[in-house]
Amino acid sequence: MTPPEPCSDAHPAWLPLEAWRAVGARHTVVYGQGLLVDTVFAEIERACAGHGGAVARGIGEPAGHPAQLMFALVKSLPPGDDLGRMAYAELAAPGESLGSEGFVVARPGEVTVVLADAPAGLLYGLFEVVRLGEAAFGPAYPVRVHRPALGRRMLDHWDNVDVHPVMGQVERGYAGGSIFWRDGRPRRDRARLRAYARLLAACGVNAVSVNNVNVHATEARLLTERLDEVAEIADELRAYAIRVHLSVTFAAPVILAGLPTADPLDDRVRAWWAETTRRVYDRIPDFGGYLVKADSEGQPGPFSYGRDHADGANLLAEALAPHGGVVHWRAFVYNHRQDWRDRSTDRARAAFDHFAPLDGRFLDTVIVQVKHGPIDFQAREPVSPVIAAMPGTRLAVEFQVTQEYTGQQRHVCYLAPWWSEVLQFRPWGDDGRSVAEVAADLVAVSNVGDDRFWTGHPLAQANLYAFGRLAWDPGLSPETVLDEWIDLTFDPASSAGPALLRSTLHEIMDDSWRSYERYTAPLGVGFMVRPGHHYGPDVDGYEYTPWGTYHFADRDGVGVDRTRATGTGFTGQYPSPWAEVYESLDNCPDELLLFFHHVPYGHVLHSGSTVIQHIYDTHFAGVREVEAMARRWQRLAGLVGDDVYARVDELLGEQLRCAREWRDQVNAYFHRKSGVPDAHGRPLH
Ligand code: GCV
Repeated sequence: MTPPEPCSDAHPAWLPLEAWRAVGARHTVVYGQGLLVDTVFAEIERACAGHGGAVARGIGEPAGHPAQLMFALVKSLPPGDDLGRMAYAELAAPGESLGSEGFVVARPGEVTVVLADAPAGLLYGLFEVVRLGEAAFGPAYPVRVHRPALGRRMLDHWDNVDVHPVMGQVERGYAGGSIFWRDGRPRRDRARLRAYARLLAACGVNAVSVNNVNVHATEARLLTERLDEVAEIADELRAYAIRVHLSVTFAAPVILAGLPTADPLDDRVRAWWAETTRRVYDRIPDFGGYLVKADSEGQPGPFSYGRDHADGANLLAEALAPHGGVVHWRAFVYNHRQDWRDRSTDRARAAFDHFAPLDGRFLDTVIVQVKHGPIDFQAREPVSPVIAAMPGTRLAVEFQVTQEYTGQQRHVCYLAPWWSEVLQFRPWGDDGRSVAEVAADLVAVSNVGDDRFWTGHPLAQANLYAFGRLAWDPGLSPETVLDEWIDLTFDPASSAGPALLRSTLHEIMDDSWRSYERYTAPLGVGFMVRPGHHYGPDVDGYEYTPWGTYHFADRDGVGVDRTRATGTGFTGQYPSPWAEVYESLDNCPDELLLFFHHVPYGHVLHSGSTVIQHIYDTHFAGVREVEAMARRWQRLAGLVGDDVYARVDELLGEQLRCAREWRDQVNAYFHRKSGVPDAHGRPLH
């Protein structure tokens, strides 16, 4: 079975034909059977058609030539295959399992060998060889073992079936419509789905939840009468080892079956979920499971029946468990109808307050999915204390690749440095485990739409790629991941100026998240965006709303007192040493100061600057950095495709306009509040 050609109208992203040159020019042999081995074979066949190599299946030399590249499932290695056996024997502990996704790459002599125990390993091994390019075929090298650090590397789509009157086809989507649905109907664009699946597999993603966690009336029916639409998506993604998950509404038994209740302890409700789930697996045997947002921002949940989140999650886990599925139950639960006058309620505390007491009560097929920060994907937040608070629960950490609060794919904002900081963070201090070691799964909200570049901003593709790669190996440096993405996407080998291309993209992207942080909300205080759509500045936009996101600026100072001593007590949700570090005005890191403390404008930071002067300086600096990005991009005219050049150039214009607006609104606001002039006499308006 040959997969359909990738769609012609979509940008090839990190898998253009040029990226396959080293593989496609070789003579390759593939040993093994099954759907994913077929995919490996078909991919190599396509690469060979473009680059002049040849590929054979099983025993035999490709087109009469000795093989230069070999892929084999260990159990399919023919008895006489010395190379495969040599590579296998070189494993640190031969016989040690590579797992369901691991693989080894070795070059014991003139042949590059990829071995895996399971077919998915061969697929990931293929993409590793693509990444290595010619380096895979250089001097002999010993076995390199690759296994993913996180078992499930998942993208959550917030796609709607119907166009939502406020949120549109994709909630918080900045790349056009959905690749799955348009105006209430499935799109059935098989080629586009296949192209998506191979891009995801090439960076290591192995699960996709297809619809919005805010499940509206039409979308609720994907679980039952519209299940075929989910199955059709699963059929396309399966060939690339991607399992499909579905967001469901907790009220489904009431909405879909007319039961009088959705109470998780009611036998009729349990029977309905068990039967409904059985039908799902009849139709989609490798279905991944359910994703649930319950008792959050208006979504229904167990609270209506006097039950808690463990009761709710376990109900669905019981239904899924016999079929091997899991439930991702989101911890994003808080009071979104808060009275802004009430300074004792702290949204940052909410997830911990709801979930930490439930630790140990969740079945082991429940995965509690925690946003990486305590509030909501701001450009700077501390790591959520929930991650350290539930040792008896499987956790997924959730990132947001879609740039809701980080420039909405109109701004260059390479997020890998931010995610890397989070993944490396050690909640129990230097001797404890890191976030990456605590998490069972890494999940992110997708930034993909039906835009020709997939992600609206062509450089936002790097975020999608980086998410997958960091989920596979959280130890990779963001710069290395960016190099991989550059090499695959722009093929420095065929560019007139590969060094200039590489260095310019690094100059533009490496620090772009910090630049974004500089020209937006200062020192971790967050949420100074326009309410509703969340783009552009509005310093007081959320200050007197029910959403629980306040900065408390007055004429004397700014910031949220979350200390135990005088504030909301949030710092006490962290284990030592962070509870003490964040509590202390002296030790709290500058970049989080206003998240944890309310301070006077004259407070002196570790950097030596006062808070007010820091606000002015960083906002001027952030805009200068965007000006530099725009100038640097102009060097790349002719070095990247004209379409990519033009799109990025146009968007940089918008980024610069918006950054200036941020600078001027934030600086003017704090100047007017504080009355403190800029030490350098710059205009503050
Ligand atoms: C899907 C934020 C976003 C919402 C989103 C929510 C969530 O509040 O603005 O659009 O809803 O997060 O993560 O559930």
